[in-house]
Amino acid sequence: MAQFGDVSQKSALHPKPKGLTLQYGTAGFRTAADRLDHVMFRMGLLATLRSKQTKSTIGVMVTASHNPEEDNGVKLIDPMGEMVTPAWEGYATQLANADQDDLCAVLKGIVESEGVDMAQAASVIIGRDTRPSSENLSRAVLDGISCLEGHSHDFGLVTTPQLHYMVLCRNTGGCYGDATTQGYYEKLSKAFAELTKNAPKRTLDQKMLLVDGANGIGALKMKEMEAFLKPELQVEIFNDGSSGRLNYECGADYVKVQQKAPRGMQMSPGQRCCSFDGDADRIVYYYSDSNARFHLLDGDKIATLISTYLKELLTEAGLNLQVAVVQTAYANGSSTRYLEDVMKVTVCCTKTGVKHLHHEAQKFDVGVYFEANGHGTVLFSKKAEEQIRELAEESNASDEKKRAGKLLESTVNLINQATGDAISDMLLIEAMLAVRGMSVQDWASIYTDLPNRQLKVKVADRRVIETTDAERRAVTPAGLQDSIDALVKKYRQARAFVRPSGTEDVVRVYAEADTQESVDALAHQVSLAVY
Ligand code: 16G
Ligand code: ZN
Repeated sequence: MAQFGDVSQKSALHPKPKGLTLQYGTAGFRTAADRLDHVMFRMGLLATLRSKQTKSTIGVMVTASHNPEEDNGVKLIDPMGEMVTPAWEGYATQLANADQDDLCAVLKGIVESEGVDMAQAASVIIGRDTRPSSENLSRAVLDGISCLEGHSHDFGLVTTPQLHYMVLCRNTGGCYGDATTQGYYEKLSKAFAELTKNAPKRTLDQKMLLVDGANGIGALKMKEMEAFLKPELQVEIFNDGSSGRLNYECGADYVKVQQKAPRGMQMSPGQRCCSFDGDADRIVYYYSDSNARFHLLDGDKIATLISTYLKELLTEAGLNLQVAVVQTAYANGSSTRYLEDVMKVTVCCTKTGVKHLHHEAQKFDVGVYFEANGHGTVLFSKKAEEQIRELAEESNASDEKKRAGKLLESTVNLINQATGDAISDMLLIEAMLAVRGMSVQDWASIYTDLPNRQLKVKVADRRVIETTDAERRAVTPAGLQDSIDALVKKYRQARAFVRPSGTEDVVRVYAEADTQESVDALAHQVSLAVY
């Protein structure tokens, strides 16, 4: 198998621990960092094949997002900046689990099934988060790429969404933006300045935002970007990585699940705050009121704010484009009710995991997708983008329409359409609040969340639970769903579901009900039913 050069020899330098099997899950491979060297090398090989096959630049991101610092992970980014397609996820799993001696045969199988032309040039770009293990692991990815003579470019420390953005820029001939961090900062800050021009009377207090960087890459990149945003946005960064551990008692996942402020954040009453996760593809907002009560504005609240803002602007612009919101089973029932009944927007529910939401959102003119955990973005169809750009340029339109057209155009430019992006989402939220003259309290009071609770349960084999209806109902084991239904009936405005986690060896339980007391009891009872 001469076409695989020195794969056999080089892969021996990245040996697979005996007996280890891993699966390319919801967001790639994720496990303890010391078990991943061989996976990284092999993902370098696979990304090179994918690049040859698609004749495009492919991305490889080394990160384990909100997981503890000792974990790591890797995911592949497809040509348009989206997650790699399911067939290639399967190849990734095969390749990661192949015995050393079978590696070339597995590669050959992929080349044959996918009709990869090995003579085609390949280009792979890589990035990594701030975990201590990430640098060595990203070197293993580079080894894999060079082993198949792919061309590589290492962006070093970048947020996950920045790497998605670079992939998209590279494959669209620069139409989307410059494929550099500088290009990213310039594109976003310019759009942000265009939008905030429409809110000239903001006070210094209103321009102030506290950011929890989860002691990760987001903090680092916000520091680089700060200067581009002044004076329209003044950020104060906490958990900037200078002392605390990555994701430890901080970050978007911690704040969302614990429903409390992160460690180290010095918030005064009413002050707007936000938290990124460890690779800055998620964001949640919050504030504490004068009674020290904590108020969380999660992905559902963000989706509501965005879809309301876009709907209003589209109406002002006289553009007849359909806005839809894509959620998962974790979306708070109050948000779904508000969107459907008050906002009259189409709401869809998909399985957990960005790829599912992204895919669904692509079906609409304007698809707003957010997971309750704060991962999300907005996708504009080609038709929608064209109509918006035409209106922004149109000289005969009324002033009101033109203003709306320009605002929409800058909004499109501010959004990272490749994937959910904490920095881009944060700027969008700040701009929307400014343009609409809303405080964080106004935003929080759009609707009131139903009290909710998430628990995790350790079981012998979480795969015995199979779900349907976008994970809202369990099909197996027999009787489980009936028990859940019976428990839910005991409470008011209640809902509950269980699903096997795609990133941890646990079963997740979600419940909501009319009071915190009820929901805590319900979640507990459902978790007992899972055993
Ligand atoms: C990953 C997913 C996230 C999902 C979470 C669910 C991506 C980029 N990230 O972090 O969307 O909400 O997994 O985790 O797809 P779970 O299956 O452990 O609940
Ligand atoms: Zn993340």
